[in-house]
Amino acid sequence: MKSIKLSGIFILLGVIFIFSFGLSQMKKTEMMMQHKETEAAKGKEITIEGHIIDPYCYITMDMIGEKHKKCAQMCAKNGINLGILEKDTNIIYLVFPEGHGNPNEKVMEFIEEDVKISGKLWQKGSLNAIQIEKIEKTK
Ligand SMILES: [Cu+2]
Repeated sequence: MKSIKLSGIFILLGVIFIFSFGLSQMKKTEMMMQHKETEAAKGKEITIEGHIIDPYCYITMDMIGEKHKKCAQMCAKNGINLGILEKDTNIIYLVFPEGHGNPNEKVMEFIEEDVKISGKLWQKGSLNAIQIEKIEKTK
């Protein structure tokens, strides 16, 4: 009699455990989905300040600034997609074209310059990109 009561309690505990585990998993999935939705911008209008970089030389060799201008121009002509290194956050945004054009077209004359850019922000996974609508030098 005692062992029947005891096993009944264990079964009940097991059911409670499985139920609460399931609930916490559902909450977790829900939270992750909400997080993703707020994180991934799809064409949101933003304005950022930063520096036009050649992401290849910047990431692999830390090359940035006036002394790297010629190299960055060459990299861009050879097909490296230029980017913007945001001033306060160090986030790198790739420059995206409108349609399927050359992404570097609007930033060639601003290579290794400090700029202010307005445009559309695109995010997916860990990648940030911006379609430039307006760009001007800040220095
Ligand atoms: Cu370079």
